[in-house]
Amino acid sequence: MKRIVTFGTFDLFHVGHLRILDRCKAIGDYLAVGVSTDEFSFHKKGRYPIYPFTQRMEILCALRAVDVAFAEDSFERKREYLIEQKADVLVMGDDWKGKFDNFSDIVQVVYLTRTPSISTTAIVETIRK
Ligand code: C2G
Repeated sequence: MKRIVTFGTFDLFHVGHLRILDRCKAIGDYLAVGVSTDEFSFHKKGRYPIYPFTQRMEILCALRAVDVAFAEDSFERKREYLIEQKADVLVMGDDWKGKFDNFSDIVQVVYLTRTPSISTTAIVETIRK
């Protein structure tokens, strides 16, 4: 049983999110997703998500690729989350390339290419216009 962990906000859930989760699952057998709390997301991006944490969790939990979702509320606890989830592999999009290499003492760290031309920020901008 190969256990994969990934993290994200997954706000305004879109096909880039879906594809990375499917590709995460294809690497192993079990996928745990750390979902940013609203406060943690504010800390990272300087704005609150459009969809509140409980709704983002509900969407993540309904996906075929996702076995479990849990709250991620700080960068500092990432090592703890990986240990709690008994992770074998940490997968992130390549916008985070190199940022989590310090965990390669306990897990394999993999960065996947992001789906081009789609992002929550771009969707928000389009709707605003
Ligand atoms: N993603 C992707 N293609 C896109 C957009 C996003 O592959 N077009 C990936 C990102 O690379 C990330 C995941 O989808 O791996 C979730 O993206 P975000 O919700 O933007 O995640 P982020 O807020 O960057 O949170 O501690 C790490 C963070 O929690 C990551």
